[in-house]
Amino acid sequence: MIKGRGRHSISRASAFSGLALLVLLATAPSQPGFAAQGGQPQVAATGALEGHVRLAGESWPTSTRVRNTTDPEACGLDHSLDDLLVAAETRGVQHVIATLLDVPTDGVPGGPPQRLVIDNHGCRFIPHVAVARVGDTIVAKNSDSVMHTTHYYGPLRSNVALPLQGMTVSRVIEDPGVIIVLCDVHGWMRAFIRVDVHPFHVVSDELGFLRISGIPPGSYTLELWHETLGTQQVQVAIRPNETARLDIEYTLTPSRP
Ligand SMILES: [Cu+2]
Repeated sequence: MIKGRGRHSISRASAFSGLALLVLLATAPSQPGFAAQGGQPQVAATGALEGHVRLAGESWPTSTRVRNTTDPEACGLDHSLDDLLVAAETRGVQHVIATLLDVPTDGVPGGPPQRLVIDNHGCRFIPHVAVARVGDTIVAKNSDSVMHTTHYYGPLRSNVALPLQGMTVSRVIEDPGVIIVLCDVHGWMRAFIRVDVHPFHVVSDELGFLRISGIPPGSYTLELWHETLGTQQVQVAIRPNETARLDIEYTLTPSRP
């Protein structure tokens, strides 16, 4: 079930929940970059962070699968919700959003707005998890031969109907938070888009790795969010021309009867 608004508003029945453990390991040289200060772009020494998100333990549940009776000729007979994707060789967790909180206003770089395409493809939203900035444009696209809706909940509230293959509809994001995307036709379709005013956020890759660069030096709270494992926070120090390295671990807890 999904209700409420904002990045802390996601509530979902799940067979498991997360317990956080995060260790700051080391720092290493990084590259300087550009930063905006006082409204004027200036060359400034920045830092970076690299992390690996993994799941503790020897085994874990697979993603939830659902049977399908809607448009089966185009959508198939079952789908994975991709609500827990773990790389067997590294226990790395995909689709974890890492975000720096409390970034000072004068540490936020400028840059032109970006376009994020949410493709209705194979009766799934691609990408399943993404990040964007306030001012960016989300482009809902239908690559399928059946009708989809791209229904945004949270800081962007809009229901986009895409009855025709190849159709696109754009919406500008005006507020931060977590946008939940559902399709009114196919109940298994879902996506999550974290929106911040700054670019210091990223989604972990298929092996659980993440990297954020160009960060103004300082002390930050790094927030990790996963749709079923939950949210955890850790303090991280970013130093000029260095890369902070993090190991982030989620631990499954048994579901309650
Ligand atoms: Cu759909």
